[in-house]
Amino acid sequence: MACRDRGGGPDHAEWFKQADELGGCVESAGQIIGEEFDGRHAPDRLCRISRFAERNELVSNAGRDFREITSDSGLRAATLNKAGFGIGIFDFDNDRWKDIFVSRGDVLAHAMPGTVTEQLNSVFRNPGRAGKWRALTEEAGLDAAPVARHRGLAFGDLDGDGRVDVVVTAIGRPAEIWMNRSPESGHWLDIALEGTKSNRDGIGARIKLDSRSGAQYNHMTSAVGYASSSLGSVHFGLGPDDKADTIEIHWPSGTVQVLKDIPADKVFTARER
Ligand SMILES: [Ca+2]
Ligand SMILES: [Ca+2]
Repeated sequence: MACRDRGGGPDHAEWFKQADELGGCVESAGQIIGEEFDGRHAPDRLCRISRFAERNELVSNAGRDFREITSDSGLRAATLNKAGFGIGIFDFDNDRWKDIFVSRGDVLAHAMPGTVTEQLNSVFRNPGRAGKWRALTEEAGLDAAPVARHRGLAFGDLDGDGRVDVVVTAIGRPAEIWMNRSPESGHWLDIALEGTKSNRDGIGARIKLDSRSGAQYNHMTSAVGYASSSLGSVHFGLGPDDKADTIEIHWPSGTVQVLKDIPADKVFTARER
């Protein structure tokens, strides 16, 4: 897991720098994950959660300056007064737009005035280029488990149906396994990396995938929530596209490997050459 503690107030440039260096995960009083939400080969947005009852925070990287877009994106209203402990950014419905899952529960055992320590988890659907982020807590069925002080979480396609599933731990409660049953899910492709010159799992590799609908970017990391590590393959939601035209893998060793015409809806193993 690659998280780095940092203190002090908001330094968005430093957040992005650390997220980029670490393959997408920085930790402070809450947790920050940098991800490519809209198709550039560096974290273009950062989502920060807090372990106390605050809002989540979304920051946009325009290349040379930074803009907090929490309110404009709708995330402020969706997360106000809710604590979070772990965060994962995956395209859960395979529509080509990465969504957010947050394990919830206050860091404190005893409620402070105006706070609730035990909470339901939340998933936030990426609205794409227009619209507001929305919390899908009940709509996603996450109220089927009792409120708890949720902590670590990990992601992986547990049943091989192409929809990323979630495991969440909670203090004093059994672990929760959330099987993803998103209806009308799009095509997908998981890329499992085998490093030869690079590290065995290809951690740190950056991948550009081109398909009919355009380019997408992702990177290999197992880093997600507190004390957690996810299954090691790189997930792409492809929407209506049934194949990847080109996959460009930038391995940590410096090797750039290009693959052509890879059919969707399977786990594709890429061995470093
Ligand atoms: Ca999505
Ligand atoms: Ca699944």
